[in-house]
Amino acid sequence: MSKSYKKALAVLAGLAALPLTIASAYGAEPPKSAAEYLAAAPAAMSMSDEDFAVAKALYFNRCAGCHGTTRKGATGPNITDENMKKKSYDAEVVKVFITNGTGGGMPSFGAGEMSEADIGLVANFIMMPPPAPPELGMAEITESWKLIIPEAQRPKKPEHSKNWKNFFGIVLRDAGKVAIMDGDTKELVNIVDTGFAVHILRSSASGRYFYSIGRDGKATMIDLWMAKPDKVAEVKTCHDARSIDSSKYKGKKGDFEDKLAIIGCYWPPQFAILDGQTLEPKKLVSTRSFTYDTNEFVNEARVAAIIAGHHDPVWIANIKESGYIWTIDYSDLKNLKITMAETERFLHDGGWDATKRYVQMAANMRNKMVIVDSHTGKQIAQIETGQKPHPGRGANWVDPKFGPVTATPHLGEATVAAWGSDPKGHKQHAWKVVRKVETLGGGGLFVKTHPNAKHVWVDHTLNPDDNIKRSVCAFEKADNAKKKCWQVADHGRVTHFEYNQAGTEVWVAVWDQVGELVVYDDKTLKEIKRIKGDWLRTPTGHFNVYNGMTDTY
Ligand code: DHE
Repeated sequence: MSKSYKKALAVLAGLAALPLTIASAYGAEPPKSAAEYLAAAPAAMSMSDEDFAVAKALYFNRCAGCHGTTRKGATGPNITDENMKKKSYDAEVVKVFITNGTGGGMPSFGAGEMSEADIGLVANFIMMPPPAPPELGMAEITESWKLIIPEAQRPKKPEHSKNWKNFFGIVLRDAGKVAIMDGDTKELVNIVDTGFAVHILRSSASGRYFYSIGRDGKATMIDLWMAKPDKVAEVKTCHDARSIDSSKYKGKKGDFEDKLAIIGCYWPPQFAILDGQTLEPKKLVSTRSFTYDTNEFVNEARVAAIIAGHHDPVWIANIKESGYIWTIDYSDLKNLKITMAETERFLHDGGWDATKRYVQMAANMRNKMVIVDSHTGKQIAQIETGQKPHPGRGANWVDPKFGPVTATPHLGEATVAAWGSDPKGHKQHAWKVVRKVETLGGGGLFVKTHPNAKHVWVDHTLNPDDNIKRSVCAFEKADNAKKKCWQVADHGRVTHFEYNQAGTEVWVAVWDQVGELVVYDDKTLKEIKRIKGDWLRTPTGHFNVYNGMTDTY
């Protein structure tokens, strides 16, 4: 293909951006239809307008998170059409990968998640040049902002007598809703419409508000003091997003608590700072930048995990493809200060150590956890933990021999690795893997514990084996060899853990169309309750208010 032809294709791809049925996924209707883009593609790449739209929506929903919107790779490898051709792959080979998955953590989409026809469409789509997704600027973001209940009209104190700090927010992923549940009674409090494929919820510093973020970049703010907790504001700052957090630094006079929020975008590559009480957009910052090591320009430098400082007015944000961790000082938005620490590429998720001074993030394609000191914004260590660490927020506990440790499970191997995370009290073990606990298999996404808990819990959500993906393991903090693994359900995938406020009960989600939430006693590992209901569609992440506002994990 000549250079000029490629260029022409890219321009047409840009124009044709995102048509038909997937307006919901990428946002605004493109100026021209996909027909023009397809007309310019070589005959071998031909696809009907409708198929192209379906394939693009499927790619966005299933593949873009790991491989990138422009397919240059991150958690998953580079799958640009050019790279596929370089490897002599054709659509048939791509189909095999999509159907069966890989040992490295890619799910087997052929095992009931996608039809053969859909897999064929995505395989063909991947062999075509990627269409350029549209930008999203301040004017459109402001237009999307809805202040449903202004601050003055909100309750001055809780309008119910429930223990709202022990509420749970449950992501009902495919329903685009969030269920609010009472952690004391385990009753449903309300179901709130949020946005397409909600990814996570984070609590405000006071705990009064839940902020949710959907894959479509729509943020929703839920007020838990209302008689029936409901949304009070929403805004869409990205076409594709995974992270949101609030300002948690108290300051001298509580200056920053609940005052600001931040959304990290996958596309366009940017973050947005919002008013924490109203979600009014205040500032946009592009994260398009250069890789830390080779200084190559990365157009798709996405914002992955964000965590909020408790000791300083900062957010810490992973810039996935560039390998930088940005410490964003929000104390002066007019003169925003960002410290850019060189760490490692393909940053994904992570969280605090127990003292909330050290930021511990996975560079999962490089098999490492990287450690940044939030007081200085500088990287202080890198730890090789195993194949593709995926900690979620991670888990902190005190090991009887090594002192305070933090742990991660792995996508690519059957272990939980724990490293020393107390450089002051236990210098000799700091930032070294001190324990490895075997699990049932790879595909582990989340590990969790609580300061009051006896156990540490780990899942196997993306394991290709039906029994393993539905099983969890719990091992004792005091003696990791004391471990129990069992199957939670005979359907779906089992994912994510959250403790109640007291740290005595653990909630686990069974993720499919007939979802369940299973609550266990942490001490005895006995099942306390199995929550079911028509409304419980595709539960994934579940978040306790108190643990969220205090970053207890
Ligand atoms: Fe997540 C956290 C990105 C797939 C459920 N997920 C995160 C974070 C990122 C991320 C960057 C950290 C946010 C933060 O802390 O600010 N997730 C991605 C992806 O790119 C990926 C791999 C593919 C995609 O297309 O989205 C992906 N994630 C999944 C899932 O398949 C899960 C299991 C279900 C779903 O909703 O799609 C899932 N991700 C979660 C959950 C958390 C999360 C529950 C929060 C963990 C916590 O305890 O804080």
